[in-house]
Parts: sequence; C-alpha cells; structure tokens
Amino acid sequence: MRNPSRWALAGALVLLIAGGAVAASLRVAPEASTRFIQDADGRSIVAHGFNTASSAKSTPDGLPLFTEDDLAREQTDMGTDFVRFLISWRAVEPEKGVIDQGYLDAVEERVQWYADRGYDVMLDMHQDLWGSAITPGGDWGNGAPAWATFTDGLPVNTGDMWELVYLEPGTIRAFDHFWNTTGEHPELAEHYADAWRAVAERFAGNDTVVAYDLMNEPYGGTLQGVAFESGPLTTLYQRATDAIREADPDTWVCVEPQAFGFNWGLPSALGPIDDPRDGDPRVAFCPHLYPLPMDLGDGFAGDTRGLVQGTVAQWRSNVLRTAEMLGQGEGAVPVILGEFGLDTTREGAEQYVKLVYETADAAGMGVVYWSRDDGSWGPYESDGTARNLVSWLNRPYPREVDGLVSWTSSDDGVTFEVRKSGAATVYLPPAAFTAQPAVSGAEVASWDAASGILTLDVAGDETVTVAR
Ligand code: MNI
Repeated sequence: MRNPSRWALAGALVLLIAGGAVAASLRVAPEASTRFIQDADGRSIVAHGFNTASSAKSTPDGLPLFTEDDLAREQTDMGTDFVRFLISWRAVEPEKGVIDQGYLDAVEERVQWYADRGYDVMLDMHQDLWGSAITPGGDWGNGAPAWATFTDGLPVNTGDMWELVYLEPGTIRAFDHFWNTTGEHPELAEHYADAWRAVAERFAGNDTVVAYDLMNEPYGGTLQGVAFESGPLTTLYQRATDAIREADPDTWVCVEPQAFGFNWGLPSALGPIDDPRDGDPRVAFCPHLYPLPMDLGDGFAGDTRGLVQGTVAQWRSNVLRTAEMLGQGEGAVPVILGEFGLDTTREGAEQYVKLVYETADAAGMGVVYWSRDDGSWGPYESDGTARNLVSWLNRPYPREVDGLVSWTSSDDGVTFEVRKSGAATVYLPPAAFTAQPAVSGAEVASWDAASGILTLDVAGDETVTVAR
C-alpha cells in the first residue's frame, strides 16, 4: 500500500466499518439460508462454477472468449454445474430502442453448450464504471451503451486502480442520470427494464437459464448507502422484475447490493422486492465478496489474514441478514455468492479459497468464482496449462437435490440434509474417488466413476453421508 489514494480509501473504510458495525449489531443474522434456487424440475441447485468471462466486457460482439471445448475442459477438470454468464446492455440494445436479436441468438447458442452438459445458467447484466463511453478511448468502463452515457463533459481521469475511476465526476454524472437523480433522463431506467424484458422473452421457455442477475455491482453516483440502496436501486429492481415477469414467470431474479462497501463486509440497506408471479416468490440474493486488504494487493498472510477473516465473517452475517429481509417474513431467500476471486499467485491464496468455500457451504450459498479468464486469477494459463486453482475448486458437492436444506464438504465426501423424498446428484472428484463411495441415508441409483457423478434416491427427512 504505497499509493496514497489507497490509504485514503482504507481510511474511508475504517469510518464506514465503524458505522456499519453499529448498524450490524442491532439485529442478529440467521446462521444459514436453508433455501436454494431450483431448476425446472424443482430440484435445489448448488451453484459451483465460474463467471464467464471478463473478456466479454471488451469484445466488440459482447461475447466471452470462450469455446465449447473450454466448457468441456472445466467440466472434466472441476465438475462445475453452473455459470454466471456475462451479458451487457450495450449488446442487447446497441441502438436506443433496438434489441439486437442476433446477439441474443449468440447467447442462446452458448446457453445450449451448457444445456448439453447439464449446467444451469445465470445471465448477469454486467457493468463496471457504467460503460465504455465514459472515456474517449473506450477502455475503462463496460456495460451501458454509448447512447445511454451522459457525462455532461465532466472529466474522467484514469489511474492505476480501476475502482477509483468510480469517483471521477464524469462517471458519477453518468450514474446520476441513470438513477434520475438529475431529473433529466427518466427514460434510461425504462430502457434498462425493457432490455431485461427482451432477454426474458428470449429465455422464458429455456430450462437451462435459471436466474437473471439484474445489475452487476450497482453504484449510486452521488447517492450512496441507504439513500441509494433503499431508494433508486430498490425501485429499479422492482421495475426490472415487473418487466421480466411480463414475459417470464419462472426464472429466478437475483439482486445485488451496492458493491462499494458491501464487497468489503459492510451492511446493505436494500429494500424488499415483490415478485408478481403466481406461487412462491423467486427472488434470490447474489452479492460479491472482495475483502479490501486483498483488493489493495495483499495476500492472505501476516496481519492481513486476520483482517480478511474478520471481513468474511462480517460479510457472511450481513449477507444472511439481507437475505432474510428479502424473504419478507418467510426466512432467508436463496443466496449465491456471485463473485469472489483473487490472484492465486499471492501468499495464502489456497487458504483464502478454502475459507470462502467453507464459509459459503455452511451458510447455504452456492459460489461462482471470478473468473473464467486465462492468467493469474483463473484456472488456466493462456497456453492451456492448468493452474493451482483447478485442484482447489475440484471438490465434492451435492449438485441437484430435492428438498436440500444444508450441506458440508470435505476432501473425503459430503454430508447433506434433505426435507423430502426425491433424487440427489453428488459430484465427487474422479481422481480421488476411484471406487464407489459408501453411502448412508440414501440408496445409490447410479455411480459413474469416470465423471464422478453419484445419483441417489432419498426416502424423506434424512441426513445423507457420502464418503470415500
Ligand atoms: O471490489 C470491487 C469494487 C470495489 C469498489 C467499487 N466502487 C468504488 C464503486 C466497486 C467495485 N469489484 C470487484 C470485482 N468485480 C468486477 C466485476 O464485477 C471485477 O472485475 C472486480 O475484480
């Protein structure tokens, strides 16, 4: 932490945390969410996969640099079953009022790759720093189309730490127009909801697409914290949800808190979202986790280790508190950790990854790693060599389970609890599980040693144990 602006950011965090800790201590969070999002067959899904991919932010066609072979490889190497697939408003609605059906065709084609391999897909309307039009070079922001970008000629200076570009006047103004804080562009949020309706029309009948993440890492411009989250952010989510439900009654809607602060362990002031669908609401909470010391370049070691452990614990409790609020008296809504990740060459990276997965498992959250791009944060080098992350993510987990309420995983197997009779599918890394595992609490329906897929029949209220 040599750069003074980083110290300023860290100082601001200390103040925020002090305030957050007071707010957080006022209510007790639940221990875990016992609900999971469900697939078209009504089975609970444990999300285990990647954000695919950061490359989609800057490709001209908005599609990730990712092939069907790449997907086949990650399935073999890590037994993934889920993807948070990046889409963007600029690609969906490149011209004002014009939906690019060709782009949706290309997304649908990729969704089919996942469908062919039994995955479930979350579509994530991605943005960072509003959009590429915040700077003339187009190489900082991503997400929003140029026609929806109004910086009013205010400066956007860029430096070495991309998050700080959020604090530039032009970036703030672009967001202030979107949230209509300026009162000048009420049409922008309307177009955003319309873009979601178009996506929902396309994927309403598609059983592989199980969730829509309404906005990546929302940012309030001049409105921050309570004023932003309980105000225009909640309003936008309601509007997008209503638009989606006109076309698609079944796909889960995922909401995120503001990224600034929450990603570092601070509380959220998001309000409840009403789901107009018939039947039980399908709203889930999909926050991100990036502890500040690690964001600033530290590993998971030395003094930082304790700080990060504290952040993860506080984050977990804030996530569950928000999930409970979103449940509106019916218990915590399903939670998916939509992003966490790090440069895995850093000291202690393996322990940090383990900490996050174990924390998420125990709290009933699926995890989507950031990201499925080559290099030091990802699973592979650009020449295709597998990196350390591959073995850390190749872990046992229950994949699709009727009536799942909780689970734990270790190198030797999984234990999970179910509340009703039905089927369960478990993934066990094939290299470690060479023989059919021992099972209690369920009958084995099938075992495929090559893929590590074990299917079970569970009679009812049971604790199922699968062990090597
Ligand atoms: O941690 C963040 C993050 C920090 C700070 C801010 N603000 C100051 C508004 C916003 C976001 N982001 C982490 C990751 N998320 C994106 C994609 O969603 C990744 O590229 C980042 O690593």
